[in-house]
Amino acid sequence: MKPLNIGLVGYGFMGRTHSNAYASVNHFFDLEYRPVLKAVCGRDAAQAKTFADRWGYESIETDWRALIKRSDIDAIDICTPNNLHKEIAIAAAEAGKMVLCEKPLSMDTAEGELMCEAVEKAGVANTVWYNYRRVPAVSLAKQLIDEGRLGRIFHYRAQFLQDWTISADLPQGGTALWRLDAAAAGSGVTGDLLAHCIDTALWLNGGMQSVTAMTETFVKERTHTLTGKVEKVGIDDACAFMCRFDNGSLGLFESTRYARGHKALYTLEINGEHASIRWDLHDLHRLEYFDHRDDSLVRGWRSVHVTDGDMPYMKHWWVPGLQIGYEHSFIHQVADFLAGIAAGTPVSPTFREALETQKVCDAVLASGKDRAWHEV
Ligand code: SOE
Repeated sequence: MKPLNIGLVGYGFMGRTHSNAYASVNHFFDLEYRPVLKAVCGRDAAQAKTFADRWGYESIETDWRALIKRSDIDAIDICTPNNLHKEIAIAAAEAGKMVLCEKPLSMDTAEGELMCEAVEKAGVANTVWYNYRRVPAVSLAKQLIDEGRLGRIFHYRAQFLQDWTISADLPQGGTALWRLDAAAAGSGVTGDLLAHCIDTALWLNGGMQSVTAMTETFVKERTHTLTGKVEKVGIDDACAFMCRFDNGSLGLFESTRYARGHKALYTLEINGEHASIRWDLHDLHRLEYFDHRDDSLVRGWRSVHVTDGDMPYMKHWWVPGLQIGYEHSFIHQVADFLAGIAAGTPVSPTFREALETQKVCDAVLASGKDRAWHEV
């Protein structure tokens, strides 16, 4: 097997999901490449060392520029807050490194465009970690839609509900809480949660034409960890939007971090002329399917347990009936990335494909401000 030397930037939640994927992938997938955990980079040397020891990284760096300069690194994996994606990705591409970037691609479309230009000019493999596409049930939904089983699509509905920022005592900034700081995150639930829903929607249902949105910031001021002062909150705590897709269907999206009782409830439903599908992250190994062409006496919603070997990705795992979970979506993304570089084919979503999500996010946020319809 050929080694692919990974340099990971950032050791938070996503640093863990990606490291787990690199460590596991060759146990389950037959691939030409094997990720080698060469270096992890973070500002705090002690924490980087602890992370490196736990996950098996050979070395640490405390400056991402030093990591990028290293000749023993093939691919840079960006797991930092969003405001660092652009600079790191462009520098990595210019140094000839492959780039894997955590979602969302960028703070906005303008930044994302520069990132696309950089990886395309350098001709380096690139991908954005929109992991939910690779949950087998979601991949199966894609297969059923592409086979035409749903027929003409009328409606696309998605929600991503959480409840972890309701307390006004939470500061903005700091570990994980950078998601509450507009300067680090770019936006709130739109870029963090709806971006997932939008990416899946563009993949399953095609491009969006226009959007109109409603956003709200429920807690207007929070202490900032950098200044220690109470400062205005610049992120959207909740966002709902309607859209028109290129295929004529109508979309309805909602996301919030103020839905008490919901931790990470990502649900989607698609209604077509012949059939509908429904998926729920809290029950991620199942795909609900209703087909109007069924015999009327037994017609109803089927709950398909997505564990059989002929279903997407499942032949690599256990035996039929035994399900997999959240972390496997990242393993699938690494497997597809490694297969892509072996074959010399792009791995979806590329930066250019993920830029489409960025364009929708920008239009949604603009509409949240002026309450008008915006073209994407
Ligand atoms: C936020 O809580 C978060 O961790 C997102 O940043 C992830 O992208 C999402 O998958 C789960 O929720």
